[in-house]
Amino acid sequence: MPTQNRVPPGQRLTDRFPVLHYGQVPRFDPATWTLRVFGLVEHERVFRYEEFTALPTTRIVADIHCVTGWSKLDTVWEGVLFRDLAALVVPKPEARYVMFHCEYGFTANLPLDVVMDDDVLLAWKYDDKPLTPEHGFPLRAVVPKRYFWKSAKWVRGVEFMAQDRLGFWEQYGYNNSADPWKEERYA
Ligand SMILES: Nc1nc2c(c(=O)[nH]1)N[C@H]1C(S)=C(S)[C@@H](COP(=O)(O)O)O[C@H]1N2
Ligand SMILES: [Mo]
Repeated sequence: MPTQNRVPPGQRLTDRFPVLHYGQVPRFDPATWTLRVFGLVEHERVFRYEEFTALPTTRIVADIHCVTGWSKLDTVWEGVLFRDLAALVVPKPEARYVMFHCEYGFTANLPLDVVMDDDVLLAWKYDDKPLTPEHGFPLRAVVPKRYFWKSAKWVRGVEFMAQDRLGFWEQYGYNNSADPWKEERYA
């Protein structure tokens, strides 16, 4: 696709892939790693890594936008569509928000309707190769329609909630909605 009209206000394009996060890159131990899906769902689940990566996958091509000002077009991700995961656990009617829980206590919150979009993944591949540790291996969220801080790396839990709660960067003053096209950078 042409790059025209694909760069939100205040953003500039990069071909690099910057690494940004608070704290350390966690180590991955496949023997002990689990993904816990819990909260307001009919069927809580705990997946081991081989179980999760055996689920049907979706590959998306998406533009990503970091609040620090860089945007990257046509990034390629593969993993489980959030919608497919939700179909397995069946959110209760009162579930309206989700929280991604990550290594070292990092969190990111989103409305359920945002993560049910057809481009939201829990991904373990970038550019058709396994994610690198600093980009979130073994598992990260990819939420292209929101600033990239909502795309939580090293996800270990997905919580379905009735009420919204602020995640890590949201508590530090980032905008809770985080739509790059509306330049919702800070609260
Ligand atoms: N677990 C975790 N995920 C995180 C962060 C973090 O500090 N911890 N930072 C977020 C921020 S601010 C950004 S911009 C993106 C950067 O992802 P990248 O390093 O793959 O470019 O990760 C997001 N996911
Ligand atoms: Mo960020």
